[in-house]
Amino acid sequence: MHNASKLKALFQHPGIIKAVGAHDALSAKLIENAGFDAVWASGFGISATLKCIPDASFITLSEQVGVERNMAEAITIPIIADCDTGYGNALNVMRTVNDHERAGIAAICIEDNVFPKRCSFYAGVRRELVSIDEHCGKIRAAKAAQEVQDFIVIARTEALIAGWGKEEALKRIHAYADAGADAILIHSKAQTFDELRDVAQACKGRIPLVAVPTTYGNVTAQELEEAGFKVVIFANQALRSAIRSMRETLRHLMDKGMPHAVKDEIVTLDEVYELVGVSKMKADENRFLSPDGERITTIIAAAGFEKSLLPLIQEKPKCLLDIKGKSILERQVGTLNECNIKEIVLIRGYKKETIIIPNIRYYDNDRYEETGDLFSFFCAENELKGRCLLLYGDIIFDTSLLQKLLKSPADMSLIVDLAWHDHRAHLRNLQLRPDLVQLGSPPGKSYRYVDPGEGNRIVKIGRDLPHEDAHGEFIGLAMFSEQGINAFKAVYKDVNQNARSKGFHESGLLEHASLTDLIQELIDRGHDVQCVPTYKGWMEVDSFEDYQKAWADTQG
Ligand code: SPV
Ligand code: MG
Repeated sequence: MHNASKLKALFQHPGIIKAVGAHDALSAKLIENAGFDAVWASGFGISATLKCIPDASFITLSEQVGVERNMAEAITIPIIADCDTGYGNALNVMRTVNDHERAGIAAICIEDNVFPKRCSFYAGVRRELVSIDEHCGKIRAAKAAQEVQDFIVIARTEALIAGWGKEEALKRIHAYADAGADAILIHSKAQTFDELRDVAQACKGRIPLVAVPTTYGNVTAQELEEAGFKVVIFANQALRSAIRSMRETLRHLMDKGMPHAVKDEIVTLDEVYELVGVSKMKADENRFLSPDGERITTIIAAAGFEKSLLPLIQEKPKCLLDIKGKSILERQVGTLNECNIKEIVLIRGYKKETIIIPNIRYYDNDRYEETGDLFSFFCAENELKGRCLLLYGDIIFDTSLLQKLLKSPADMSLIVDLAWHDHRAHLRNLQLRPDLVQLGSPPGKSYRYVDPGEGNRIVKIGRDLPHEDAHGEFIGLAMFSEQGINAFKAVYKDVNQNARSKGFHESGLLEHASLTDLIQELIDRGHDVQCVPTYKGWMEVDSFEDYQKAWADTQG
């Protein structure tokens, strides 16, 4: 449907049509989002923003239509184009009409000023109007040229602006209506609505009327409607607001010399992304650009604070601990990127402001001191969709481990280190409590050989698992298929609703629970959680000793 039909429908519908002046695609979008019915492609606004020049017929037809086409591509509400005097005589008006139709514009407005026009509000400018005949010729030409059936031609009279009086205004309104105009804009620069109300009253019902209440700005849309107007145009308020806002922000930036000084007076980048349609682009990216046909999101829980690691983490969270020139987080991101995983989400908490790695989406768990890692993962619940990796923020691991996990066909897969027995003595000394795993079929004695294709169901997981029952240690990296993550969320929701006050596996409260508690719950409910076995190839930083060991064992 051509946009002209949308505007025509609004004309046929009861109620006044509210249009706002735009000067580019973005301002048009804001007007649409604010809920207005139509956009006024303002000559005043486009002259000011496109070239920073006065509104005096300096902008050409192609320049004006170029801007309007951008607007039309960005919005769905109809656009009424300000065509000044029509860019020439009646013949030029014909081309003006067709150019506008092709640009997707719903209506044009042509005024009876002489060319070159001067903005109606400029003071001290002698006003001349073209003859009634000449303007009627333009209107007849416009109506004859139109190819889009519902295209609307608005004739504008400047008789009141020029000081030619009500009688002349009325004469022109009737003549333009006779010439075939679909509506008449009666412009006025009076401070009150009185004069215009009288003119409108005198021709009420003859033809739809349009008002631009800039100088007589304390009239409401409803009063205009009652006086017989069908369209109100708020022509330049959005532009003037933008100028003031930019000027103030620039002044503060100049005074303070840093972007954060103005952050509370400007929109967030996310708001800009939303306006320009980044979310749609992302959705398209997933549909058409995904290298393997599937996007994998990694959610890293890095909110926590562990006192035992002080003073190492006095200034920054554990994930930023430096290991030979790169932080744990940088190493994780590097490994993920090597496997072509670019969608990385990080849950921050302790010292969150220090984490500023780019190309990561951040979520905050501000209750990190009183909640567990499961709660952290659910701070990014929106991201728990499609294939997901859940990762603890304090481990580093070989790329080969991740590659192996990515090959797992199971809905829920956990990397389990079968070399755990080798760590036992070390664990006893340090009193650390790893996430232990009991498998459905115990691995053979020769742990050092791990068949990559081998599947093995996990039956128990948790820190309280008796050491003699444990076959390995969960390293803190799990993968869920779309179905797996949906089950993960559904079980969490169910537990949250039904068992909130009761204990939850190894945790007193669900809020304190660990990822492994929910995995045990999934297992207990009959879900298949598979072990992807490894023999070493990773490291966690849980203590100062771990940190020293990480330095010693990691390659630069
Ligand atoms: C415009 O916005 O360019 C107009 C309306 O023509 S006014 O500036 O009020 O004349
Ligand atoms: Mg104008």
